[in-house]
Amino acid sequence: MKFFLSIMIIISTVHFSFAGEKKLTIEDAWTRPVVLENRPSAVYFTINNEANEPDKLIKVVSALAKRIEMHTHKNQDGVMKMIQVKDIPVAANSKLKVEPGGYHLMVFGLSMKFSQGDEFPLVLKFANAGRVPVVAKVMKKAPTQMDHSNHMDHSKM
Ligand SMILES: [Cu+2]
Repeated sequence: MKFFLSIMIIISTVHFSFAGEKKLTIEDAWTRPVVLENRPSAVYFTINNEANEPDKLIKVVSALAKRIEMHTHKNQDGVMKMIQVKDIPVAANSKLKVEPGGYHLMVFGLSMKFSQGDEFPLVLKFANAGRVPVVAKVMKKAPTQMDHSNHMDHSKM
């Protein structure tokens, strides 16, 4: 029995390391309601990169949109301007907030309007983590940040 148990442990460990638990996840994805057709929309979320290497978001697609760009804001002579970027980098073992006033996704050519409570599915492509499907919830303002104090395993970092 003891032998059998240790075999089981080895198998599950191997399975774990090869199946590769997602080291990069997206939290609190949201977008604002779109009441006028053909108006661009913005999508926000938090990238949680638990991998030991940096990653970057390189492409975003959705079946419901013609084009999704990555943008950031830049202060130019006291004026905040929105500029397109090639990628959104996220450091190893860190979180990056894609939020109003900073990095965001800009969605063009939406095939539908969004009301509060709707869901907007999109696929984020990362250089290392690969494809990460995300469902952004349509809401009028940012979701309240989750209380992370109950993540006990962070204490070992
Ligand atoms: Cu923008």
